[in-house]
Amino acid sequence: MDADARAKLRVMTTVTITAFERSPDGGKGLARDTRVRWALEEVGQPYKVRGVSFQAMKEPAHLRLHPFGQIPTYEEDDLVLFESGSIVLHVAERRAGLLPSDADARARAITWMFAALSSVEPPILELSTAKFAEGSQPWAKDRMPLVLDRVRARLAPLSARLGAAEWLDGAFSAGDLMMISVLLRARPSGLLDEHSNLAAYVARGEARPAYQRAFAAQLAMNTR
Ligand code: GTB
Repeated sequence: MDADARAKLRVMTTVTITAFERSPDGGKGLARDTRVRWALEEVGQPYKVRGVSFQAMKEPAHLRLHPFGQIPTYEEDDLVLFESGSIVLHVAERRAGLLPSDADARARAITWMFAALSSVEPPILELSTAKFAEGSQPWAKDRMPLVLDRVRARLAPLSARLGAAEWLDGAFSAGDLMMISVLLRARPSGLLDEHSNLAAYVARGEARPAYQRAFAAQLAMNTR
């Protein structure tokens, strides 16, 4: 089978992802289905979305897809995946557009995906926890400067590495998609604006037509 026939077959494959039936953010695009939608839009893979309520997430039917009872999940024929990083990597590996063909450049793009998920996202998530889950604790105010500084400790070197470049390593890749998705969650804190190149980098990602389509689709689901 030639490459064109393979590409056509892939487009015909039915991909279904799950997302919050109603996201707590009301459609700001911060839930993790948005990064999966973005990846699917970048590679031109049509997909369906099944909305799941908080209750349904913890029921056996959904737990068969996701052991921790969360979104997003990904179904493609007999393949079921969970974890947004794994899903985006799968999409990027199977379809052209998100990973370079040069083996070393591909490995570096994947490295940036891991950096986003395991080095940059954790302190940003900790900031959300400190604000929203622990904000009313008597010690919350004293702890906040430490939490903010842990985010800064990732943003400053990331900003230095990005410098004046458009993307992290040459052409836009799944590494940028994941890094920008993670950084978006830090924007409400104002910390992103401490580095004008990072703020511009995130804005460049958001301006991509594929991101716009992904954002609009999740917004429509949360405002209907
Ligand atoms: N490591 C997993 C991944 O990357 O896929 C984490 C998945 C995850 O945390 N899923 C969340 C979930 O299902 C939704 S994205 N939570 C329900 C539960 O655990 O019961 C996290 C999220 C939720 C809400 C907002 N928001 O409203 O701003 C932002 C992000």
